[in-house]
Amino acid sequence: MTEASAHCYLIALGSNRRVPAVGRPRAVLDAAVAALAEKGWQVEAVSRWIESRPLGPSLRRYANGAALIAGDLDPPEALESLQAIERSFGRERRGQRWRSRTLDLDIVLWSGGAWHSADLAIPHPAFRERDFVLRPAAQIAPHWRDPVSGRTLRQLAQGGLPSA
Ligand code: PH2
Ligand code: MG
Ligand code: MG
Repeated sequence: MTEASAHCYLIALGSNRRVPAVGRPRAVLDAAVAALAEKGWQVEAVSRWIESRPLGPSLRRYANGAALIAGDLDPPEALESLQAIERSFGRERRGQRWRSRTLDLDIVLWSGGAWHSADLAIPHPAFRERDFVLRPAAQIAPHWRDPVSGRTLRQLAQGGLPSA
């Protein structure tokens, strides 16, 4: 039996550019999940991949999904671990915001609740408005409650305003 991990994260995965050694965006997301496990994350659940229209200036369609990962890294360390995986898939951070990307790994929710530092905000500030995050997230963690709105991922994915 293994010790329980200190932290659990819900992450959003996205890709809209192929990676030469890996393939098209869906294959990139598959390979990213394998990379998470290789880095020592316990991958607890993975959603199905969906295809989504790009939000923002990029013209290429995205493959998107969500995963639940557990480990002992705290949020700043977790961010560094995810960014190292993004870099290993050829992700560049120079240039235009929201340019097309080989791999995006965003922390959406954390078992510890909220976190705010200069380069990291949890919950992800925009996740409630993004169907391409909410739909896969609600598939794997429907009962996880957003600490800010108090709504579960299933409720957020179903949309609409909370009843008064
Ligand atoms: N990510 C963005 C900007 N726009 N659009 C889609 N469909 N999917 C994404 O993951 C996405 C996006 C910035 O991270
Ligand atoms: Mg993103
Ligand atoms: Mg990102």
